[in-house]
Amino acid sequence: MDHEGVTRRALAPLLAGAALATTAACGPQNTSGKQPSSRRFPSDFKWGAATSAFQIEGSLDADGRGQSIWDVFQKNPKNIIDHSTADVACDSYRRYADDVALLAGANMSAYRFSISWTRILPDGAGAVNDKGLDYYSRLTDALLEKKIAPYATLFHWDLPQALYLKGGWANRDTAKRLADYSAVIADKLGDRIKNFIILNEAAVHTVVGHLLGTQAPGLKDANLLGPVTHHQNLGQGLAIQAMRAHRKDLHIGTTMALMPVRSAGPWWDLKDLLPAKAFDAVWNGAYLDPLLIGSYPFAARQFVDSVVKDGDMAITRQPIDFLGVNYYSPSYIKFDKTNPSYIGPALPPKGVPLDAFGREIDPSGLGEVLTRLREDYGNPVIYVTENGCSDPLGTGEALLDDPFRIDYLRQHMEVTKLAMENGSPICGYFVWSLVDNWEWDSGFTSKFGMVAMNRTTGVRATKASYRWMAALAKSGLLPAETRSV
Ligand code: GCO
Repeated sequence: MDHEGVTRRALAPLLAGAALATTAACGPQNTSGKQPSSRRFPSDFKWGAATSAFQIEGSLDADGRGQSIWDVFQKNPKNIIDHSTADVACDSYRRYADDVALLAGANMSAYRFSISWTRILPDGAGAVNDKGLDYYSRLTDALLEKKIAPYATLFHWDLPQALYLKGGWANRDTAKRLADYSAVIADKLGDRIKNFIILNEAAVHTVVGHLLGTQAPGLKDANLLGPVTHHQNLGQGLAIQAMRAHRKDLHIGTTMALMPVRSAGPWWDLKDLLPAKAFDAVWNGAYLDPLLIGSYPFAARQFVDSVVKDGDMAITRQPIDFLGVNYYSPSYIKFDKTNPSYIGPALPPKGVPLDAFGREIDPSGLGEVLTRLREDYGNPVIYVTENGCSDPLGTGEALLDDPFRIDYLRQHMEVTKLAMENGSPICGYFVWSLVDNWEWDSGFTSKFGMVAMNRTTGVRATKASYRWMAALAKSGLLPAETRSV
């Protein structure tokens, strides 16, 4: 974690808590290299791609859409590496039919997209904007026509600016506003969209948006850790209740950025192990436990206790139909005495393969996450709702021949299949992402798509990974080797 705004007083209790915590941070497990006994996925397994509204839609002022915190954040060029904006992004608000055709061409049976809160409720609450709803209605119909199941995320970080001005997630009222918005969606779109994901990666939104400040809303204040964490959990619980009250036939889940947190030091070295456990509580446990167990990990209580009210934990703990797992890489943590939290990011071990973000490519980390869900959290139904890798960072052309991406996906799918054989009920896998898009504070410097996009013309061009996925989704048979397609 960064230094600024993170007070030692606010974060030091984490370490004390971590020392007592019984849930171990995941240590590396030697699952790499193990192969599933069969490479054939079940015939009803969902193969999909994932996107989010702000990263692809563009048309930010169209049809009455209101401003979100990302509209404001991106206006300051200092916040975005390449000084770009998402004003046009992939132009998917106008070109959604192209996206649907691409999904169909890749034999996808599911599409995970997110709904922009401010297209539906421009001020975050109050009157519904029918034109915004119409867009998602058209997109849904186009998907259903191609027999592609829509999986809609309700909150993918683009909080209405009007709610932010009233305190954002630090304000308990925002939890209720999320529930109201979710009820509108259930009411207006629940006749055709049956699968909903309430939150996307709440941990990232909390830590990167409110403590590190490199994503919207760009705050650096450790005192927000408790309120922002808890109010998202509370809002998620209220939203699930509200949606179920409106319709009984919905499959409702949520998506988390689950990461094995590894101590940078040897296993017996408590100095690094304690901050690793503390970070595990902030990043993983503070979202898993309230939803699936109905409490906070001991190490997180010092932060949330002042905002948790009687009855809250019964609301955060809701039965879910599935848990979405986003996985990219493990994280490494070391003791850092210069950091007020004592939590310091560490580098992965020397010599490990790295992706374009400098993150370790380690499919066994996905195996660890899935094992943990099986053993410690009641083995929920799972979708892998994001997994993928970027081209080397830069502003150059996309690589249409992308064997590195095929290799990355194939290895993570092997681990997914192995987990299924070990008893994890995994129902689907979504590649991040369909099209190269606007990667938040990294702007257009990263390219995660199976499809490239010409930013001047908006025209899409498929990559080798797209054709590889199309073959996989059609046959259900995971190839043993990466070959150019
Ligand atoms: C996420 C983000 C995506 C990113 C992706 C690649 O959920 O992590 O939703 O928006 O683009 O993770 O970094």
